Amino acid sequence: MHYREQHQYYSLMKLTSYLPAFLLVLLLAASCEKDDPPKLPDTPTPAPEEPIYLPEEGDIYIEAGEDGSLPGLVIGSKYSVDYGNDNQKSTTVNLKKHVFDRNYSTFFASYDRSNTWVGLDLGEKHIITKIGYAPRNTQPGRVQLAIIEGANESDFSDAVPIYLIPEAGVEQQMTYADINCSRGFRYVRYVSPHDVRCNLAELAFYGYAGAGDDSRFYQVTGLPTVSIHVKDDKVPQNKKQDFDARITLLYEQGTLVQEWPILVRVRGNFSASHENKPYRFKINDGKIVPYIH
Ligand SMILES: [Ca+2]
Repeated sequence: MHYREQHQYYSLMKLTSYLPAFLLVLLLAASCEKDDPPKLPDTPTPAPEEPIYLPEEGDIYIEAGEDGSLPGLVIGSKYSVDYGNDNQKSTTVNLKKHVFDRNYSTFFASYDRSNTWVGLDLGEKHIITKIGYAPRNTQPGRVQLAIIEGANESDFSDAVPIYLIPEAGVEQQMTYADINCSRGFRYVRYVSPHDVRCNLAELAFYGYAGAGDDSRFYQVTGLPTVSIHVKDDKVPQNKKQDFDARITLLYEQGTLVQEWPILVRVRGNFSASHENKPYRFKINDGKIVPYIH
């Protein structure tokens, strides 16, 4: 992988929020202030339930494929681009659902050029064993360096990479890759490489239901993999502002994982004016630690 592209991935891709988790903590704290009803003796504690998907108007649900591909709710970047209409923002053509229609002539092209994605809400945790993809016709290079991620927060704040597409795809056919990650995920997605608008013709996930464990993760290269997700899917641009984020380190051939809340901000002077900006982050776990540049 080219260093700059690798650095770009390490620095700022796949950025999302864990605000909902924070709000949940607040809600729990608020609920504890109320007078709790007396507990009944010997009442068994109910098993925690998995979150249940509640359909909303306009949601698109993909059925399981004949080849065993997983069903799920289509999720991803909101707007597509209409190449046939002066590259206007669209909700009617080149849609997210078109990567799940098994038609190589249809594709998802996002309106924004970078930091866009498409994926599935699987409804419950799944161990992913294989993925498949096909590039848009005439654009096979646009899948190179795309990241496949799994998460259990709907905002992908806890996402980890499970695959990096290493080279250009092949038109008019699926390219498959085995996935070796033991953690189960409810949410899975394809994160577009920089500046290519996804332009993905087909995408498929394979696996089985289960929470799995943390014994095996995907390490992108021989170096430890660093994945950072910033609140609200933002890319920090302002030197004076800290952004809540989360960092995940995967190392020792994917057998070890560390996950931390962090604060991220742009650093530098002239270098901060570049498109690829330098960042610094501080581990935000309540303990005193130095900034890491
Ligand atoms: Ca398609």
